[in-house]
This record gives sequence, structure tokens and C-alpha cells, in this order.
Amino acid sequence: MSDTVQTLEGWYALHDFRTINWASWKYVSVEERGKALQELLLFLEQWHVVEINKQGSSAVYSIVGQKADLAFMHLRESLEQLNELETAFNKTTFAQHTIPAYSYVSVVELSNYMTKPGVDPMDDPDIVARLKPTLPKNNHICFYPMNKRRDGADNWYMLSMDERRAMMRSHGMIGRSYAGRVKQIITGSVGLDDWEWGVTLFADDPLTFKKLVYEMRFDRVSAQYGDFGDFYVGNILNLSKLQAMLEV
Ligand code: 76R
Repeated sequence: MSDTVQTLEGWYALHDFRTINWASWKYVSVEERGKALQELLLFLEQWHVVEINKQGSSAVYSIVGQKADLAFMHLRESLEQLNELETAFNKTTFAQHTIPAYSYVSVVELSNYMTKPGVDPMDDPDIVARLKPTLPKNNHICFYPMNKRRDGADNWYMLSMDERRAMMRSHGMIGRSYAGRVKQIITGSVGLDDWEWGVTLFADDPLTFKKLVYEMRFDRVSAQYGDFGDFYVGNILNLSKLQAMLEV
């Protein structure tokens, strides 16, 4: 019997980070900026319709710091749909005033560390809903990619299922103590992108990110086996906030 953990997959995810080329955005005429903005708002409306119809979900953020200015997070049923979406967006006038900063491709993932043996998780409507989530519209997002370490004696993938399950239980207990203050979407990216998982956290108070991530640093699974990429933190944008941000 293999010790591989079983995973359940849901919607595919694209995290699309852009820097705004303010010089070109300011250079074009008021009319062209207006048209570009209308086109952008039309896209946001289309994404909203997809979300209402439960065929995916999207959210837009302004990123704090120099890593990017904007982040689009999209969940869709297939890689083809994500690809169509990004290509269509890239053809917009507004996108021509943006520079790609970073992107991440992954798929919403739940693992069976916590499921009871003999129970089919797909019978649980809660689990099915978590595989195809509507992105929470909390004030703030925090995204970072991560790996589980494979380094000499610290090799997560050489541990037994029981050892990993015990550590994931402790991890889950810390996570649950933040219930109501933070929501997490774990997306798996083994074979899809450069890291093994994308961690996306949503909270109304950004300090919750700091407290949670710091507390987890002391927990064994993160302390001994976690390797982390760059962190992106941002503020949610609705139509009027996006318009205000793009005002020049
Ligand atoms: O889904 C569950 O409630 C079961 C428990 C659980 C699992 C299996 C859980 C709970 N997570 C799981 C899996 Mn998580 N999580 C992270 C990070 O910064 C760090 O140190 C790590 C980044 C955070 C902040 C976080 C938060 N989790 C995973 C996995 C897959 C591992 C694998 O398969 O080997 C990763 C990479 C990961 C990373 N976790 C929770 C949280 C929070 C807040 C919870 C509670 C969620 C809830 O109860 O809804």
C-alpha cells in the first residue's frame, strides 16, 4: 500500500500579477483611457456573471509594495478557460498598459489527511463546495507559494502517512483557531508550476496574516518542512476603487 496522500482537485486557479505602466497610461488621451476603462469594467462584469452562475470565481486586488500593482485571482473549470480568459484580457487596451510581474497556475486541492477511512469525501457537500469556492471578498489577500522540504534528513516525502498526518493535524488545529478571522484556499501545483502549493489567505485585518503565518512557523510541519516563496499582500478592489486607482 502506497503512502501517497490522496488529493481531491477542484477548480483551476490563475494568480495574475501586473505592474501598471503609469507612463503609458498617462500618455494616452482622456478618451482612450475612458474607453480602456469601460472595456475593463465590462470584463469585470463578465467575470461577475461567471461567479453568479457558479462556473468560477474572480477577484481583483491592488498589491502593496513594488512586486506588482494589481493582482487578478481567477478560478475556472479548466486550464483552457483560464487560458482563454487571460488571452482575452491581454488583448484589452488596458492590459497593454500593464507589465506582467508574476503568475501562478495551480488547482484547488484538498488532501485526505483529515478524512476518516471508508468515507467518500465527495459525499460531503461541504467538501465539494470547498473544491469550487467563490473567492471570499475580504478586505485583504496574502499569496505565497511553498514547498515541502526534500533536503537530507528533512524529507517530507520520505515520512510515513502516520507521521505526516500527525503533523498536519497540529497544522489544522492552529489553522482552525483562526476560524472567522482568516480563510485559506490551498491550491496544488506539483507538475503545474514552480512550487508545490499556492497558499492564498483572505482576511479583513492584515495583521491576521502576520499572526497566523508566524504561529505556523513554530509548528513542526512549517518549521522543519516548509520552504516559502515571495509573499504578495494586497487590498481588494471593487469597481469604484479600481476606477479611483486608475484615475490620473
Ligand atoms: O482543510 C482542513 O481543515 C484540514 C486541515 C488542513 C489541511 C489538510 C489545513 C488547515 N491545511 C491543510 C493543508 Mn493549511 N495552510 C498552509 C499555510 O505559512 C505556513 O506555515 C504554511 C502556509 C497556511 C497559512 C495554512 C493555513 N495547508 C495544507 C497544505 C497541503 C499540505 C500537504 O498536502 O502536504 C499546505 C501546503 C498548507 C499550508 N491551514 C488550515 C491553514 C488554516 C487557516 C487552516 C484551517 C482551515 C479551516 O479550518 O478552514
